[in-house]
Amino acid sequence: MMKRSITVAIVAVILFVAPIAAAQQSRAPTAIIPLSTVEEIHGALFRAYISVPDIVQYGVWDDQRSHADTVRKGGTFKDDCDGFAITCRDLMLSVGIPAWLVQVEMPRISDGYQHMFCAFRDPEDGIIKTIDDLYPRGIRTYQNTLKGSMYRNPIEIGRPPL
Ligand SMILES: [Ca+2]
Repeated sequence: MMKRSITVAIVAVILFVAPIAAAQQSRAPTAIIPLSTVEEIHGALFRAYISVPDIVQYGVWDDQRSHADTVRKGGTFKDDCDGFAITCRDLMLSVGIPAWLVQVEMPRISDGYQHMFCAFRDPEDGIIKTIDDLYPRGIRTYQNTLKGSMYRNPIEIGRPPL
């Protein structure tokens, strides 16, 4: 009986624990990736980001945190629009690019539905632009982000004097 239990335990380790450990090892962030331009930050954010509602991941309706260190190490992160925007802002600020958060309403989706994206001043041309998890195709100017969009009543959070 004892011997059988040991065999079962060993088989369980081989079948379940070993593959999980191997998977975690292969996904473990290792190198610091270069993130000094807005293009590099944009690319790294969308490679790293997995959209998951806060209520599913954290058990609360709203959780706001940064995943900048994870992105710098080449890892992935799960969050929603605010975690994406906060991470974007922090990556920009850490390389000296003025960046802040913009909160908007999306009344066409649902009354009171809030969205957040990251705004920054592009050091290449001095134009205010945005990186937005709902717009993975590229970097837009702030003007084009709001123009003709479903975003209403923007509130800029932490915008530095430019
Ligand atoms: Ca969040």
